[in-house]
Amino acid sequence: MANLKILLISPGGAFLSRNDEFRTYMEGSREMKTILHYWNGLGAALPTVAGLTPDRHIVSICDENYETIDFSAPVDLVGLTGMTQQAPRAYEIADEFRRRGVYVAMGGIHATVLPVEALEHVDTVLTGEAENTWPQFLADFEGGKPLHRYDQKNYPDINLSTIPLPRYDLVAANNYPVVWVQATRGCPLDCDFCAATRIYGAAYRHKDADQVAREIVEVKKIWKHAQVGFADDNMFVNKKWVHNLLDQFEDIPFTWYAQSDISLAEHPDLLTRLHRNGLRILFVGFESVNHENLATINQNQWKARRLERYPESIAAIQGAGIGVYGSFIVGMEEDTTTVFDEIADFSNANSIMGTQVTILTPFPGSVLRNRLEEARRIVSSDWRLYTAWNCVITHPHLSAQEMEEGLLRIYRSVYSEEQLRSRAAYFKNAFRQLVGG
Ligand code: B12
Repeated sequence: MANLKILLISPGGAFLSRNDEFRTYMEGSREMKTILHYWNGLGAALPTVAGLTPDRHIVSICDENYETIDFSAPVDLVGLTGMTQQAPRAYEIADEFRRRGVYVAMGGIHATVLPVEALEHVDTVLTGEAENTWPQFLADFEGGKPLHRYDQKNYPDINLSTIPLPRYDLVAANNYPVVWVQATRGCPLDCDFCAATRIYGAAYRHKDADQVAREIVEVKKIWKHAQVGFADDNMFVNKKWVHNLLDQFEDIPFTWYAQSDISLAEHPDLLTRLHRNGLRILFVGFESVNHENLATINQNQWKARRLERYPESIAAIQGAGIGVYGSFIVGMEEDTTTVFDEIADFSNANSIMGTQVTILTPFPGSVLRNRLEEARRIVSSDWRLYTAWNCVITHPHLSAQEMEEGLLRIYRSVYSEEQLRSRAAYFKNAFRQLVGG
């Protein structure tokens, strides 16, 4: 059989907001520049897909945020990935390669939720996880009979412990500050604004602990100084597995970031162990500090029930030496003009290490989008605006301009010199207690 030349591409992303003042602030503030530098990198998708490709083929990866695409490269097949905001660029790339006679396939979150749209630009769409569909597609492609659609739903469930090592070596030349590694798939919460369940289904699964450790060793071999970010939506759901994972991490000196729900705060011994084994920043989706807003996110009120305990939970996590990076959304139903100060005050009062605030965005595939579509509240489906820094909806109490400017007010407050100083003092004290105790 032929050796195919395959080029996998992550299209460039529109990172920021359309608001000039916001962009100027982001690009001008030292603190924000540092955050944006770390809020970067290549997701684990393309290294994973490359790892699933039979060895006889020649695969390369181009991350357009770091490299220029060579449209005249002699390739047989192009594979695209992309979040929603990358989709318009993905389609431009696809159109250009197809004009030159190259076959184009696309997978990832956007193509999964909108396969019909993607098929207007690409030859084949692979929806959901790639472990079954990509090898099948390649076999059909070699056989000269590729289908237009491959859907994981038509294949057996994927066992994460059998996934080959992702090919991080293919992007070794890029100087990433953070390298994303995936250990688990799925999230039990299924919040209405998040479409991740469309890719992974509801079942929560994980790779074997030693398999994750092998990936970390590989990553650290390639990028000695890069931080490891876990690409998992909710990493610490299965506590027994987490302890096995930490056993493996004992021998690997590295620091890492992860994302979890706030209930991790209820496990002090685990927090201590996580810090000992390198966890330094925990990304937590608080979403809102308004009870009514939180009540609309999960049918079982999961987040609403925890609001009162948010401050003590933050203190427990940060007291264990793990900085909380809190994520908040403005533009939820109950928000009024006071929401910006409420979020800034909450973040400042609790000395949250980092704060991310985004605007409620109806990503395709989410329950939220269906709800807002029915209410005719979506004003733009220009996917380039779907960075979560732009307002693309109408709101009962807030205008788009108010939201975009309010976002900036929050950032200016939580990253002001005064707050940075106060937080530095808080962490100095917390670490002193940690070392002393
Ligand atoms: C790491 C990550 C990032 C990183 C790196 C992003 C990047 N450039 O790739 C950073 C921090 C930069 C980031 C930023 C943003 N992110 Co982000 N991010 C993630 C996260 C947590 C993990 C992605 C990952 O590595 N997954 C591991 C890989 C292995 O899984 P996978 O991507 O699903 O790939 C599998 C399949 O989808 C499929 N597949 C994927 N691509 C392809 C391609 C082919 C050819 C094939 C065959 C198959 C295939 O095969 C893979 C294996 O089965 C996801 C959440 C998630 N659960 O995926 C959010 C997620 C992708 N991010 C999201 C968003 C919204 C953003 C932002 C736009 C907003 C924001 N402010 O946070 C920014 C934009 C920044 C930018 N410039 O691009 C949303 C996307 C929603 C959407 N429809 O667009 C997600 C899904 C989070 C969520 N729960 O809603 N992100």
